[in-house]
Amino acid sequence: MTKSALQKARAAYQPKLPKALKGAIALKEGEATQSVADQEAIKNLFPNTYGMPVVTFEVAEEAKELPAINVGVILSGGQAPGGHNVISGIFDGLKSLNKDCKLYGFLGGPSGLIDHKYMELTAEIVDEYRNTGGFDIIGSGRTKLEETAQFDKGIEICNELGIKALIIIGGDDSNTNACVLAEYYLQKNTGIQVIGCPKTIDGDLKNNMIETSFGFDTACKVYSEVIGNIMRDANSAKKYWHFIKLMGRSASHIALECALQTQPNICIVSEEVEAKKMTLGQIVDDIANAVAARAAEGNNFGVILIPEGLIEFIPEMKVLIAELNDLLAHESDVQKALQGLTPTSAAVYASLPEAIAKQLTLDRDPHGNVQVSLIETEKLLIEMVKTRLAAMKAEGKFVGKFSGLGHFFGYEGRCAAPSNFDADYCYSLGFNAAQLIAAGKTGYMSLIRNTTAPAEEWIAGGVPVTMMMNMERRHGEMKPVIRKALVELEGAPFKELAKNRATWAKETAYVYPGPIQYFGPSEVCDQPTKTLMLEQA
Ligand code: FBP
Repeated sequence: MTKSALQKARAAYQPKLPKALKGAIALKEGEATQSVADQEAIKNLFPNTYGMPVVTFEVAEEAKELPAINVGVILSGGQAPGGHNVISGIFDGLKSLNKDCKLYGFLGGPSGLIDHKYMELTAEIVDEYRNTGGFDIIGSGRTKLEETAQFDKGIEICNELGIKALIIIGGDDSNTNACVLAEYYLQKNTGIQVIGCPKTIDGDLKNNMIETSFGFDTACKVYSEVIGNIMRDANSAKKYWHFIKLMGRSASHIALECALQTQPNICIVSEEVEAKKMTLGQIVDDIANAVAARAAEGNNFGVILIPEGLIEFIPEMKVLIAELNDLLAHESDVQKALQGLTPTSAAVYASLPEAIAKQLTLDRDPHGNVQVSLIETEKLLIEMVKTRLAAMKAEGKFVGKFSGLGHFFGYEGRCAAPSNFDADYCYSLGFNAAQLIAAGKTGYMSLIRNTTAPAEEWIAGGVPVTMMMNMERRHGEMKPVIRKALVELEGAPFKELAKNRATWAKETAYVYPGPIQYFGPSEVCDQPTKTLMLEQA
């Protein structure tokens, strides 16, 4: 494989570990825990893994000799920068316990466990992937592990390979399923432990314990670099309004973080749209007014950030999408399904540009939800703003020119070479997961805290997954799930945007972050996200 100069140099980077994970390790157990809500229901569903304590690793006097064990690892869901470093961290962590430990990778995501597709991850293989982006070392997939027949297939292959523990690297749903698996394996007395690792560029797997999911840092830095480049182009040519949609599924964390890094004229936050019950018409009016205000000062250009999930947070669209989800679940013929819409939703549907209306009826994801990454919200807004500005022009309320360009950034950032933060964080998460296994833990998520401090001072340990759960309605049934973290309107990152956005809308206050730096001064290379710094301040 031909490698770039950066790849070669980066391969030699030794990720930093917290002090507590560097030598002999002692385990400290905290108090018993509770789930974030619905305690009785979660306790009943997880009798063996509920209430376990948060654990912390500390520096110990002397290392214990541990028997060699075999461990399996699974990458689940969308790619996120740093996945390979979680795996190299697990590998090194296991070898630090006993050089005869073996690591198996299940291929193509959770389906690899069910279909018994795997490979042994040797030192030679792992070394090829250190500090690289992507999940291609073993591949990922979106198969959901949720049926006992699947769990039993897992037991078969674990027994065949002598695997004593599985590590599932995934988002909120995959970690929920990891916990269900841990509970089942305990109930059945299989002796197979299950540990989760918090992954997703979306940044929505976080709470009092998990400060951030891995990949969010790198992905936001990649998008912010490109947004900055577009801003500079806009400010040079002075003739386009750029409408940039950013990945992130439901949550607007990515759009918000990129806004804090680059200071665009407008950043829409879906959670605010929902809280204020804003209609599509109101959103369009707000944008058109901002465009007109800049035009009045001779600035016929600007940059707008749009979160991927926006459409689902606009009340009338939310109702329409929910109706479509239900109808399409039972009727594959789209035309027939559309006949089942309520009159209000049918009117909303009819008011949409044809292409967008069609996108709303495309195939659902495995959870039965519309795939927001396929809906061209940026184009919808450009069209509607253009129409609104034409009307304003006729009324003498808009004096400039409007030319909108649409962009969508998502896949560009998911496999970027991890930033120093993600390289260190992921390696630590993996190394730490191996220590949780050695400590006999199951139903835990690998936990690295204090992440705005230098890596040396990070706190390592584990949090019981049940502690993060509540009951939510899924497919018409109440299910235990890890509570998803949406943008909090009372949180410091949103408040920072709210404080500055009037100025950013009017002035050209762009910041150009430039590309991720892997070598150089710490203040350039090691900064965590603004979100993390504001939240942890
Ligand atoms: P995960 O939640 O699995 O980490 O995936 C995140 C994400 O990148 C979303 O931002 C996006 O909506 C979705 O995946 C796209 O899915 P796909 O990779 O299937 O196109």
